[in-house]
Amino acid sequence: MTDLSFGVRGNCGMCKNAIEKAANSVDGLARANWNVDKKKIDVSFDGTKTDAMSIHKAIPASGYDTENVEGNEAYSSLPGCCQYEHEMMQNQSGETN
Ligand SMILES: [Cu+2]
Repeated sequence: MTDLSFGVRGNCGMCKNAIEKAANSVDGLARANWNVDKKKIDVSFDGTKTDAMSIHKAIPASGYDTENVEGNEAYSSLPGCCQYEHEMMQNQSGETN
């Protein structure tokens, strides 16, 4: 298993569900946990079945930005409370602000 952490923008518990669901849709994904305060996801995956870039692409398909890939037009379909600021800091140390 390969462990990886990277920034993902989002606001709330609904975002958490959507982000983790998107990550888990990737074949070979074993575990996904998004932290709402840190704006960061921790994933474990089978490196023989997928790779980091596939996960970076799967999450934006549900509308959420990652460090490397911007969320696509699905963003506009997100519930209002989930339409995060595109300037939001990602991969934070944990202080809320
Ligand atoms: Cu949300």
